Amino acid sequence: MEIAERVLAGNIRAVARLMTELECNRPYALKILHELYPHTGKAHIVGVTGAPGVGKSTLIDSVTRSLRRRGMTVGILAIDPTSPFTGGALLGDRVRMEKHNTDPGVFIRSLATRGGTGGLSRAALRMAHVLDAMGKDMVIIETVGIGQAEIDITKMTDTSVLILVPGMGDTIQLMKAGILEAADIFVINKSSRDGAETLRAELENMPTSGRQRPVILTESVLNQGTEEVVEQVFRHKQDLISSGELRERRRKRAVYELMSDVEGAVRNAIEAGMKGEVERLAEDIIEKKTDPSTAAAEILENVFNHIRRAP
Ligand SMILES: Nc1nc2c(ncn2[C@@H]2O[C@H](COP(=O)(O)OP(=O)(O)O)[C@@H](O)[C@H]2O)c(=O)[nH]1
Ligand SMILES: [Mg+2]
Repeated sequence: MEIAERVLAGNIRAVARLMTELECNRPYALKILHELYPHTGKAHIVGVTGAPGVGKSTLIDSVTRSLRRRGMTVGILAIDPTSPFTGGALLGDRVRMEKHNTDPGVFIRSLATRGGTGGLSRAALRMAHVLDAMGKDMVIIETVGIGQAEIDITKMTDTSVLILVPGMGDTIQLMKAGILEAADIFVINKSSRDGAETLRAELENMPTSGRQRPVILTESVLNQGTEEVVEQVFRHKQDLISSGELRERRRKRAVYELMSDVEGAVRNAIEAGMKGEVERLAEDIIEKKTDPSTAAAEILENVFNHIRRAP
C-alpha cells in the first residue's frame, strides 16, 4: 500500500516514519503531505503553553484520558526547545505519557529544536496535519511559552490554552510579551497553592477586546478541573465555528505556512548551490563593484531558476 494510504488508515509505523522524514525536510515527505492534505481540517488543534514545570504535560495527560473516555482520539506533539530528546523534561514526558502508549487512540511525538526558530513551528504544523489526516479528533501541541517561536505557534492553533501557577507570576511581564493576549483559555494549575484566587482575579479583570476568556483552576496531578478544561475547549470551538472565526484563524495559519515554505525554499536553494556565489558577491560589495540590493536581485534570479529546474 502507498504510504499516504497507510497514514490515512491510521498505520502508526507509517505515521512515525513520515514524521521523521518531515522533520528532516525531505522533498519525498512533502509529496506525501500533498496527498494527505485534502483529508485534513477535521481535527481541532489546541496549543498548551506555559513556563517549564507549570504542569503542561500533566494536564495534557489528564485531558487526554478525559477525551478518550468520551470516545475521541488524540494526537500530542511536544515541543521543548529547552530540552532535546535526551533531556530530563522530555524523558519525564515520555514516562508519564507511556500510559497511553498501548492505546491506539493516542499518538505522541516529541520534537526537538532543529534549524532556526520558525522551523520548529513549521514542522509542528506539518505534523499536526499528519495527525489530522490519520483521523485524530484533537491535536494537542505542548510548548514552553518563552521564545517568539512559541508565541507564534499559539497564534497558529485553533484554541490556545495558557497555564499559569500561583505565586510565580508577574502577569504584567507576560502581558508585555504578548503571551496573555494570545490565550483563549487561562488555566491556573497547582491551584491549592497560595495566591490562586488573587491570580484568578487579576486574569478576570484584565481588559480584553474580544470575548471574556475563561479562567479555570486545576490540580492536574489529581485530575481536578480537567473536565472543565475539556468543556471550555469544546465551547471555544463552537464559538469559533458560529462566529466564523475558525475559518479566519485557519486562513492566517495558511498564510503563515505558505510564507514560511516560500522562505524555506529560497534558503534551501541558496544553501544547495549558491554559497560560493554569496561569498563572491560579498567580496564585490566590499569592493564597491556592486551593492547589497543589486546583489540580492542577482541571487533571487538564480534561486528562481534553481527552483524551476528542481524536480
Ligand atoms: N502539586 C501539584 N503538582 C503538579 C500539578 N501538576 C503538575 N505537577 C507536578 O509539577 C511537575 C512538572 O509537571 P509537568 O507536567 O512535567 O510540567 P511541564 O514542564 O509544564 O510539562 C511534576 O512533578 C508534576 O507532578 C498540580 O496540579 N499540583
Ligand atoms: Mg512537559
